[in-house]
Amino acid sequence: MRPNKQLLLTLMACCNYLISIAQTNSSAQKIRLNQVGFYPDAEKKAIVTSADTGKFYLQTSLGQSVFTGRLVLDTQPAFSGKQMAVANFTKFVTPGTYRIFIPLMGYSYPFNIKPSIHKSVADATIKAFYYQRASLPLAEKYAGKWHRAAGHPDNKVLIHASAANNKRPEGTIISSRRGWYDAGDYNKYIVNSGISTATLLLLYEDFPGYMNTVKLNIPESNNQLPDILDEVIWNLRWMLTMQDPNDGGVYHKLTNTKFDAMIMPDKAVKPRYVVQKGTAATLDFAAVTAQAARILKKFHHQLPGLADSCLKASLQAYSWALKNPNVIYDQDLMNKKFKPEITTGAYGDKYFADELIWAASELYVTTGKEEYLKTVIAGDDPKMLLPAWGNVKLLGYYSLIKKQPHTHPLLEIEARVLNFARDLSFNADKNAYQTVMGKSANNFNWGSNSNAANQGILLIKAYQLTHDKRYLNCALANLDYLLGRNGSGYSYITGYGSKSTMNPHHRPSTADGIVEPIPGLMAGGPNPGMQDGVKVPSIAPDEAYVDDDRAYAVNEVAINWNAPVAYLANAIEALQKDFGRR
Ligand SMILES: [Ca+2]
Ligand SMILES: [Ca+2]
Repeated sequence: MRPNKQLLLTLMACCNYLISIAQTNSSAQKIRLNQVGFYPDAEKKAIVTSADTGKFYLQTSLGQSVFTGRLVLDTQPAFSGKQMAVANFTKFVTPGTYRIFIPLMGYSYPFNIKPSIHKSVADATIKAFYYQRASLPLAEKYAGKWHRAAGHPDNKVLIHASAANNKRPEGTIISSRRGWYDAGDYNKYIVNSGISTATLLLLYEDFPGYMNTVKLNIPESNNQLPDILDEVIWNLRWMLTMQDPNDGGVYHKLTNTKFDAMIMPDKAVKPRYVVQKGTAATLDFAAVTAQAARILKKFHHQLPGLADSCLKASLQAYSWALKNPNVIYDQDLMNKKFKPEITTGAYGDKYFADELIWAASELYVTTGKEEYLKTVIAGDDPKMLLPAWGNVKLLGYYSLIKKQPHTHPLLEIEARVLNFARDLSFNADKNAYQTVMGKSANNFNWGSNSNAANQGILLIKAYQLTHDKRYLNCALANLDYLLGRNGSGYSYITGYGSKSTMNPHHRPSTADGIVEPIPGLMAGGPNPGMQDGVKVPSIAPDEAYVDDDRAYAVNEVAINWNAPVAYLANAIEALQKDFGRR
């Protein structure tokens, strides 16, 4: 029998495909793109790590070319000095699975073009918080192969000497259950919980319609509340236990004396303490509980009394902070005065003007009382910084610019936020990866990926205020950055992308004996500081990353980093239809 020509061609295409797969790994390293994929109607770019100006091809899995374009050199070289080129295939809009092919270089990783392309990763970045839950066994039904025993009941937590008073002397036992583990460790810190919880609440407040549809397969998925709020409430109820009911002050953290070894949560059974109250923790708590009171109020049937309890707690905390405006959490000083010594994360902050503005902003938006707005205005300064655990002013501004009616001075604050977004996005397409992230080498500090995500939130805010698509495109480009269009070529979100972080500094992911890390976690990202002593392969700021579980300065995970990427990925999904609008 003579072979059929069509069959022969198909067989040859399949052979070529298999050979190309074998070649993909080395070539794919050189073609940096969002490894998850693209929306049909949105911008689509890959960055090639060579000064190539030849043709590139978009090919199907059978090697058929469906789009041809020409590489264009970037305006600026990368931080490493390397000249890069961009493959822009925005004009190709047909859904499917594709790879980029560049002659003499090879193939990119495969990716998809389709609607809702980030739905799965967006869900996973919130589900990651479920995996961080303390005081709860993670059932296989919800956690899949990462199911585990409960850790840290936290029903017998000791008042540390630094936190003692007449009503709660040293050694008093309190219950402080629930909450999320902060990061790669098992402690719970109010300052960092504050910004994380607030960012997820902001996501809900900005996109309630979309977030009402997001089902996360968590134990509360069948109740009458949106799952993101169920997840937030797991931490919020813990936060409420961190307030001393006798005076309204809030303990800085709930912690072991020192970090655990890389063991599972149920094996980590050392005594836990709540330590010294502080102004930062108390104001952050006041801000989050005021915000939660406002958002949870409409769910009073499902959550009887919770919104009222939150507002009451907020007012008590705020009042404590006004009486104690400058109580610094200085761990070294504390250890000189009190035993046992505490050596876990300090989250020490010395400047509380931003925390005061944040708390007053949330209380103003929730209660409408002018006294809070006066405090915001009185404490304001023109300096704008992206949100971080120690710089929270912008979180307050985000809430203020949603408040109606929108008159002076809120208009002025809105203009300030917009100017900040405009400055940030100016010339973003002129750097090597054509993203807002990476315009400056200063972006690459500890937790740099959270800068990319927090820039994304600001850009989304600017888009919502102006409907200027440039901001939306820049926000999407930062998500592209986090999923592979970047200096290291990694997708930094576990479980998503062909080459994603596999070895995060995260105790359960290291100790559970399962190869794949818990999904939906974002690594801290490039940081040339090497504070952990683990060598990174390059000290070019955007390349200074290593996927090593000892490298906590680049590869730890943290709730305050996952929350902004959860905001960014979900906001982009919620707004995806806008990419097609002219
Ligand atoms: Ca639910
Ligand atoms: Ca501060």
